[in-house]
Amino acid sequence: MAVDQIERLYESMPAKLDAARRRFGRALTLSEKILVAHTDDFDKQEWSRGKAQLRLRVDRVSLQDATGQMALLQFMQAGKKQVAVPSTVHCDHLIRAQTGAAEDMQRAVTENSEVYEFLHSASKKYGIGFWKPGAGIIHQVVLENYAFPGGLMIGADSHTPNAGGLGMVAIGVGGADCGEAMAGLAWEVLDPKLIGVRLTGKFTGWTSAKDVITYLLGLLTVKGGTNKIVEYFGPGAESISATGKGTICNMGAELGATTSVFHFDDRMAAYLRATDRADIAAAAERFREHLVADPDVVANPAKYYDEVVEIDLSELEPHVVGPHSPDRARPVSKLAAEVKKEGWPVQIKAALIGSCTNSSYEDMKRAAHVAMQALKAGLKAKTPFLVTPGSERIYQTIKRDGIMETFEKIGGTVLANACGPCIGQWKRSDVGREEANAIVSSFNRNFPGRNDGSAATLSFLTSPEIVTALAFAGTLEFDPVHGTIPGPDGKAFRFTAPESEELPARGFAKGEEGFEAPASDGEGVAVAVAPGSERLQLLQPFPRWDGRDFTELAILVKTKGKTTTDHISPAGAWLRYRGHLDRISDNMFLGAVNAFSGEIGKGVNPVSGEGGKSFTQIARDLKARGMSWLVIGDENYGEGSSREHAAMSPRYLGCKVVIVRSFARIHETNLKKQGILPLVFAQPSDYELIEQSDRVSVRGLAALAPGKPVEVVIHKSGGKTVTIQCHHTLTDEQIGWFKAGSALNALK
Ligand code: MIC
Ligand code: SF4
Repeated sequence: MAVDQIERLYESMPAKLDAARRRFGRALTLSEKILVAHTDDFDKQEWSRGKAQLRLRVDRVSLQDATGQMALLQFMQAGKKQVAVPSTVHCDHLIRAQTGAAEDMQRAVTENSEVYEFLHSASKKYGIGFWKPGAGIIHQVVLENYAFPGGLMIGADSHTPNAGGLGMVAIGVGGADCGEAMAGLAWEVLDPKLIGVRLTGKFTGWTSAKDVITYLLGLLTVKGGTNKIVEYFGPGAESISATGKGTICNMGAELGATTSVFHFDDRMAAYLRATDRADIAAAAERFREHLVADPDVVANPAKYYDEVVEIDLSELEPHVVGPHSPDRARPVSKLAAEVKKEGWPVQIKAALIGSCTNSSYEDMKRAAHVAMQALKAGLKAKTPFLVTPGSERIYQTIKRDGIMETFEKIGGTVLANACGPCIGQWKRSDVGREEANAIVSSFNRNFPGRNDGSAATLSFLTSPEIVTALAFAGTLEFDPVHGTIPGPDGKAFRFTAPESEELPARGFAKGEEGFEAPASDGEGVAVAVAPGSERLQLLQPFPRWDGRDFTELAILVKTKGKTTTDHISPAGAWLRYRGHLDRISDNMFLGAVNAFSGEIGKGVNPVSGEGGKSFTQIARDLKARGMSWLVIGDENYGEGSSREHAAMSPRYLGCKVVIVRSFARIHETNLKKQGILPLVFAQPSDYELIEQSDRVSVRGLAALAPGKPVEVVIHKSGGKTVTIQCHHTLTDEQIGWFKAGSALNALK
């Protein structure tokens, strides 16, 4: 966005914020300021945290190549000539990590040419900036080029909140949300509750930004942030670099938070200047008071935030989280004991640094500082060491400054500037598929199967510097802060705490930027979708609701425990079909744990009684018989990614209702958008009532109304029925989506 547009936003803020202070009768937090400044119609807007639906005007939309395909296919259905807000597409998710950057890139360009051509031509036609494969990972590129203090952005990726490191409210959403905002509609979100995190002190020794969020995950858990914004402030915040703030906000997605944001400060201004945006830094400095919370908020946080957490950075220990969930946290000093107690494999099979979460210059330099110490002592890395730079700019800079060379000297492999091993796109040959093994990374997610596609891999997350030190120990029993490892001379070797600079002293180096601006007139550009393609399929609208209650639906699956979108619609090899609804639906629920049998990805056909079938096979059979079905889910159902395939595949194969103990925010909205009814058990224990052979009816749908519970009848096999109550969070407008069959149908 050009600086004059940003200035216009800033100039509009004082009057809007005054109006809000008058209306609320109090001072404002930063999150509220940004939301208020972006309301579609302030006079009509209702405000009530956790209750009201906010209608907002976003400044930007960002898309990546995996979820972006559906976002664009849906946008195209709206029939617009141009996008209504600045938007970009980033090619990062589809690049497989196999042998190193150069070859992996080549392979990706060939393998994915059809998809890239589609994204490229659609971007060109509709006025969207296009970042080619190799340019970098969406969140890093957005931080370097587009994020700005006080802005509001949505992105079809759950880690969009990364931009909170520059004081932006940036929210991860499904592709349909993006498609609609690009078509010029106001964007809706539940008025979030606010968690204030007051930081004091400053990092010492090994502790870094990653530890703030891994610690917080242990405290608040993966559902602790649902429908909340986490706002960071306090003297400690000012001691953290903008990119460190980005790491904290990025991984706020793991809390399930709507987003996370830091108050504007000098560290952000410094980063803006280092990334060639001195004009934006100066504008933000001029409007500083509007880009931070009001003074009374900072002085009396408990009056303004729904929850307040205090963290003293000086006391914080480095943390490690995992396996299988990012909230399984403990200080690194306690890891060895737990590994032993749990019987986890102690040997580390791979160490990975980088990704969209932790690949700043500062991160890389701290990791290199650790590696240098080991090299000087004559130590060799005991595990493969893989480096994923977040962007071409980072890659070129660390290459110029000798950091890359250090990584290469320890035997590291530099992968493409892409998601690769973070999204199951890592082709490993060192362990068998079912072989239990441990890996450590500085990424943000560690759900089963997430990195190499194997659920037997136990993935632990921690800061890049701890990952690097662990690579030299090769064992989870090593505590780099307090422990020693044997040196080549047999004497004990102890690392000293890593050191770094926050920004490169010589500025960022530039390589091939990889950006392509859209055509000035897209009218004549044709969008490339090859007929008969196995990777792209134009969408057919879903059928409208027929006006009747749902009667005796069969249960396709009752999931037990963690059911992330990686369980519902796995990525990895399936990323290939993200633009082809029918093909990708073959992955539906492949990772889900069947509550009736404990099997993974398989169940019993409720009509034929045949067992051992994949859920897709069963669903396709039911669909062929003209039957609809429902899903029963556990807590925080749909946690994780924003991929709307986790809602579209069920919808496409005949799902009408999903009833759970609780939902994760993005997925619940995705279900609504695609015309599926998301219900929550009023009594969470009713989940236990559901048996495999039950049929389920949903009554009174014609009278569906906001806030009104829905009656659900469970038909037992003996003829007995049990009636229970379920809640929903549909607004009037969303009920309209349900009736129309999808939000997109409602729009047309
Ligand atoms: C992720 O980190 O899970 C992803 C892959 O980036 C997803 C998006 C996707 O599934 O394409 C996300 O976070 O939304
Ligand atoms: Fe890519 Fe991983 Fe970041 Fe998602 S979390 S955007 S897959 S690097």
